[in-house]
Amino acid sequence: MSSATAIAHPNIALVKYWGKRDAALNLPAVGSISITLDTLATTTSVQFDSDLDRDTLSLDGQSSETSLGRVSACLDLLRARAGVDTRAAVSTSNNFPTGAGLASSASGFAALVTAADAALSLDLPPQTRSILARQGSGSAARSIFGGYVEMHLGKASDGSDCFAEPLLDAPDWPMTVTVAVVSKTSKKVGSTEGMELTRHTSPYYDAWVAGQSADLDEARSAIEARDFDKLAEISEHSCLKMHALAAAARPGLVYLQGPTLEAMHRVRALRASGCGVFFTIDAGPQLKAISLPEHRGQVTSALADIDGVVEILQSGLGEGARVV
Ligand code: 2P0
Repeated sequence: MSSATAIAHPNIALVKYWGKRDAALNLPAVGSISITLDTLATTTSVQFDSDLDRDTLSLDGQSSETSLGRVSACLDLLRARAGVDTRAAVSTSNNFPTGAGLASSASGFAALVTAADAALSLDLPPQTRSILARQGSGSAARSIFGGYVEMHLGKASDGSDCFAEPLLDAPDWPMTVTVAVVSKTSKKVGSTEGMELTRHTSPYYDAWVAGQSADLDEARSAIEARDFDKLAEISEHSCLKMHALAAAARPGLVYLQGPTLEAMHRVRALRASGCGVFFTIDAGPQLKAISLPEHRGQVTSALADIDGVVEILQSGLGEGARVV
């Protein structure tokens, strides 16, 4: 038996990933830029055990068959590298709601790959773990690293150059992420399915793909220059563009709910009054307000009293996936 436990954090994309160029290898159609959180975390233990005749998965203390296929497929990639066939017992827990647009698949697959790598004594470099995590879930490639992270689109058809890389460490430009939780139930249309529907039916898809490189350049230079206003503008643009694109699919995907829209207006009103804050929203109704740490109090009070906001979560920026 060999086992290891790893911790990884969700990340929030500022320049969004939405769409795949190869669904089998899970290659994105666009690059992306994200920030890795600290207080929200997934902890995953992987125990390879020759007595097991199949992989098992426990998610937040309950046996989970629905996610087992994707987890097993990801473990197969690591088993192939180690030259073993041993099955594993995987136990994973999140300290935040699973499957509700809080990037649990990102932290989940980053933690899984990092724990399995250690349990099999592979000692793979972070870039390789990022490639393996990407095959589990595109956004997971970014959670291998901390701080500000860029996911490269890559050119190779086998995905060998499609991995994430750090842009800036968390302490080099501290930020607070305040999550206004609107719903804790899992979304009806998952990201994987939503992206494929958008790719095949949204009339705006080609324009989205064509515009991404300029958005990435703008966000990267805003991060390098620590230019908050510029990062705010490009991040909200990318978020709204992603939601418009998905809403134009057939049938249209509407992830925003009433309280999410109210929160968007409040964030913009705060920014207009001089507060350093902007919003981003993923494939779910939660709004994430990114602010300079000194404005976290104002942001919390503006979001907490919205009807329909059921919880406020707060996080700074954190480290990449690591063995504990
Ligand atoms: C992102 N999202 O960049 C975008 C924005 C959601 C909205 O990456 O199919 O769970 O597993 O590669 O990584 C969520 O998509 O999708 C996501 P798969 P994933 O964060």
